[in-house]
Amino acid sequence: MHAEVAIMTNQERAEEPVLRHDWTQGEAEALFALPFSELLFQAQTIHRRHFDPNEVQVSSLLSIKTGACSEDCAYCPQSAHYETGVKRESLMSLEDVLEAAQRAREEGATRFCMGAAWRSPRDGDLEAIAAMVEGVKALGMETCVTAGMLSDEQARRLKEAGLDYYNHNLDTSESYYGEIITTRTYQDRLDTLQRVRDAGMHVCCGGIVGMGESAADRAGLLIGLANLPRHPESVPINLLVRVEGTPLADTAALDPFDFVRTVAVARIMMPASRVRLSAGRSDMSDEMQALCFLAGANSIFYGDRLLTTENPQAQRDRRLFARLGLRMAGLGCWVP
Ligand code: SAM
Ligand code: DTB
Ligand code: SF4
Repeated sequence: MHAEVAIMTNQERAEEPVLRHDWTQGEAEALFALPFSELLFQAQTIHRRHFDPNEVQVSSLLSIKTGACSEDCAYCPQSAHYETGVKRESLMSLEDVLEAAQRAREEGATRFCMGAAWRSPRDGDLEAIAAMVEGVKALGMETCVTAGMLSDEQARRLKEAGLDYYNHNLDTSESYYGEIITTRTYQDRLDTLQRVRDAGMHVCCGGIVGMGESAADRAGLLIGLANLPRHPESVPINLLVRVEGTPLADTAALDPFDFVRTVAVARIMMPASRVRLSAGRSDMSDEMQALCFLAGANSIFYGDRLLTTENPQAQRDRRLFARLGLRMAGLGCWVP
C-alpha cells in the first residue's frame, strides 16, 4: 500500500486543485492503487471544476507521409525496421491534404492533425507542411502537426505559419523508454518539446500504454508529462494497437480497467489539460469508452482511420455520443 495519497476528505475535494509540477513516483503510484470507484470519483470531481463534463473535443488525423521511417519505435507499423505491410507513400500534395481537411470539417472535426513518419523533417519538407498549415487554418480549423524532432528554426517556422499544436509524445516512462526505442533518446524528446514551447505553440504530448510496461511505468509516464515546465494542453493516451510484424505484436492485452485508471490519473495530475482517448478505441467496447469519459477523457480522434490503422467509424462515434448525451466541442450539438 502507498501511504502518500489517502482517500480525499470532503474539505480537500472542495479545494481548488493547483497545477502541480512536483509529482512524486509514490504519489502517482498511490493514485493508481486507489479503489477504482474512489479514483474515478476524484477524477470526475476535478474534471468538473475545469470542463463541461458532457463536451468532447474531436480531432481528425491524416497521415501526410507514410512508412519507411528510420526510427525503431517497437510499437510502430511505419518503422522501416519491421515488415508490417504498410505501403510507403511520399509527402501528399497540398490539394489532397486540403480536400481531406474539408471532409473532416464536414464530419464535425474542429482540429486537423497531420502526421508524418519522419525522425525529423527536412527543411524543404517543412516548407510544404507550413503551406498545409496555412491552408487548413484558412478552412477555419485548428491545426496540429506531428513530424518528429524539430530544430529551433523549424519550430519558429511552423509557429509563423499559424500552427496551433505540435504533437510529440514521451511515449512511456523514462526507465522503460530504452525497451521501446533505441534510435533517439528521451532527452531528445524533451528538447523538441522545449523548442515547441519556446516558439509559442501549444503542446500535444502523451504516450502509449499496453506495451508490457508496469503500473510504475504508467505512473512514470504521467509524472514525465505533469512535471514538464508547463502541462501539455493536449495529452493523448494511446492504447497500443498491436500491429503484426512489430516487436510488440504479441504483447499481452492490458486490463481495460488499468487503461481507465491511466486516464483518471492523467486527469487528476493535469486537471486543466484535454486528455485524449487516442489510438486503440477500435479494440474498446462502448462501455469502456464511457468509463474513460467518466474518468476525465474529453477528446478523441474522430474519423475512420488513425494514421495507418483503423479507428471506429464516424457514424459509430456519433451514435455513442448520442447514447451518452455527449456533445462535440465547438458545435453545440451532435452531428446528426
Ligand atoms: N514520427 C513522428 C513521431 O514519432 O513523433 C510522428 C508520427 S508517430 C506515428 C506519432 C505517435 O503515434 C507516436 O509517438 C506514438 O505515440 C503513436 N503510435 C504509433 N504507433 C502506435 C501504435 N501502434 N499504437 C498506439 N500508438 C501508436
Ligand atoms: C498520438 O498520440 N496518437 C496518434 C497521433 N498522436 C499522431 C497516432 C496513433 C497512431 C496509431 C497507429 C497508426 O495508425 O499507424
Ligand atoms: Fe517513425 Fe514516428 Fe513511427 Fe517512431 S513513431 S517509427 S518516429 S513514424
